[in-house]
This record gives sequence, structure tokens and C-alpha cells, in this order.
Amino acid sequence: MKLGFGLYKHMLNEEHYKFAKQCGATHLVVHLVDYFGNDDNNKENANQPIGEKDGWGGAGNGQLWSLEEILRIKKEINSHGLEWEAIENFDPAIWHDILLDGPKKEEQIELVKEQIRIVGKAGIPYFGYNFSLAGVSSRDIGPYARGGAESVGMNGAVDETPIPNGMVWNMVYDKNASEGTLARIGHDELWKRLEYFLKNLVPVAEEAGVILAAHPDDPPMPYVRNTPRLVYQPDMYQRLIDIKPSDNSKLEFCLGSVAEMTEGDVYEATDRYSKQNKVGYIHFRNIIGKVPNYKEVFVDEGDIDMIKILRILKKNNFQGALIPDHTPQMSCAAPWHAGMAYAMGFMKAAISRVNEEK
Ligand SMILES: [Mn+2]
Repeated sequence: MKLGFGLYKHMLNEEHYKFAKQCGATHLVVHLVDYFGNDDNNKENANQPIGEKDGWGGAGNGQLWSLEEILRIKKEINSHGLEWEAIENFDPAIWHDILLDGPKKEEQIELVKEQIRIVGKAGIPYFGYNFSLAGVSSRDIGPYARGGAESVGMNGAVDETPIPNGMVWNMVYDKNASEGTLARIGHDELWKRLEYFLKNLVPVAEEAGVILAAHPDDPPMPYVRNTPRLVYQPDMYQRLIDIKPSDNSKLEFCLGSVAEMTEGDVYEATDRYSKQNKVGYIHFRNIIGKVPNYKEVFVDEGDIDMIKILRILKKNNFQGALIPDHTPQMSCAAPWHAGMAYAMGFMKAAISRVNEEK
């Protein structure tokens, strides 16, 4: 098991590489999508998205992340004694019509394939994705974690505001889209779209040597913003895996999201998917409650016994990376850094301890 750390695009600099290394990380999971790209004020909040209804900013310009650009970043990462484990999320600009079954779907599947080939050439093992129309939604912010630490959660209410045309996954891909909102579709239609994506992409990922890793829905509700969700119960992950079984199609296993689900249990799910060697990498965060009433909390105060999770992973010989995902913000001059450093210290100690157990 490897201790990883997640960095957003605007954090790809020496200060943050050093911070990750100082926290004990050996591997990085990097977001190349520029959330809040047009709003510097919001950047430090990109890990705790606010104003989800208004979106997380504009999608990219439709250009792929080039091999040169990725290799340049990789070199910087390596020069700080870190390995680049995964890229997390496609830019909506290159795959909105795959999610929406729109007119550019076939053009975009070629773009996405090419992106995966580039990532393979750069030698980055994992590509995380979230096959979601609404993205993160329906959460609010409050003093939900220990000591009143600011965090996010759901308070029983689901945001059913329809998504405006030109937006998907909280990002605007077309500023000039016509008035109106996304038409309501059913779950079967969403699975059909995923099937198209996986059947086309998994063979390319196999050739490129990249492992695709699927995030579950956050929050895991059946419908959010009038759109169906894909993986909102633990069993649904199996359906996803079975669409196109391959060593290159795995899960971006988010413990928080899985524990928020109303069915099953997080230990059973961790065992089931790690036993099949389907866990690509892990979002190691804790929560209290289940949808539609849950709170994200500190890693050591939630419903999940994180040590028990690590023992299950060890038993099933999980070799991948674990990252904190989100943490509550701590009351000090650097709320995000303190929250992350706290989680990383816990994780480092817990992983070493479980590794030493016979
Ligand atoms: Mn997650």
C-alpha cells in the first residue's frame, strides 16, 4: 500500500510538491482539469467546492493535455522525489457529448482515446474518471467535523434544479448554449452511455498500459439535479466492472462515498472489490451518516473503522495508492493544509502499523 496525495491543477508547483513529500506521500494523484479556472478567489476551495449550482467554472478549450506538457509536470514531480500515480478526471470539454449522448460523441471518443494513449506514453499508470452528469451536488458547508471544523455534508435535501444546457459535471462547456435544461433520462440510458464509453475505451487503455478507475457518485443518490446517477449502491460497481471485464478497468474506490450509500456495507464492498483486484486507488476519507443525511469528518472520527479497511486491503494484497480525498478545514491560518497534514499523519501511521502486523 502506497501513501499518496491529491493535487489540483493550480497546486502543481514546488510549494505543493514539497508539502506532499513532507506529509509522507510517495505518490501523487493529479487533477489536470482547471476547476474555477476563471476565478482565483475560489481556487483554494477547489477541494471543497462551493456554489455547485453555479458551477465550478468553464471547461477547457478542447485541446488534449499534450505529451510534452505531461512529461514536463512529471519531471517536476519526480525531481521532488515523488511518483505520478494517476490523473483524475477528464475535462468536460473533451467528453461532454459522451456523457450526454450528444452529436459530437464519436468525435469525442476519439479525443478521449488519444488522451489515454498520451497518458500511457507518459508512463502514468491510472486514469480516474467520474461518469456523472451532475457531478458533486446537494451538499452544504457547516461546522460538521470535530471541534466545529468546517466541512461538507447533506442535510436531507436533494438539489433537483435541472442542469442548464451547456453545462455538465458542474462545468460550462458551451457558454452560448440555447436556453433550457437537460432533458430527464432514466438509469438504463445512462448505463448505455457508459457501455459505449467502456467498450470503446477499455481496449485502448489495454494497449496504452493505462488502468481506468471509476469513482462512484458523490453524493450517492439515485437522482440529483433531475439526472440519474450511475454507482449509488455498492453492487453497482460490479455491474460497471462486468460491462467490459479487463485488468485495465478498475475502480477509484471512494470509501466516503461507498459508506454514504444506503445499502451494503463498506467493509464487505472493500473486501469484494479488492479480492477481485479491482481497486485501482483509494479515496481514504471518513463520514458520519448515510445519504441524504451525512457529514464528511476527520479520518479518525467517522463511521468507518479505517484500520479495519487497511487490514482488509492488506489481506487481499492491495498494492495501490491511498489519498485523503477531502478533509475538514482546521481553524488556523492554513485550514486546508492543516486538515490534509492531519489526515496524512494518521494514514502514514495506520498504514505502517497494519503493514507490520503478521
Ligand atoms: Mn472521492
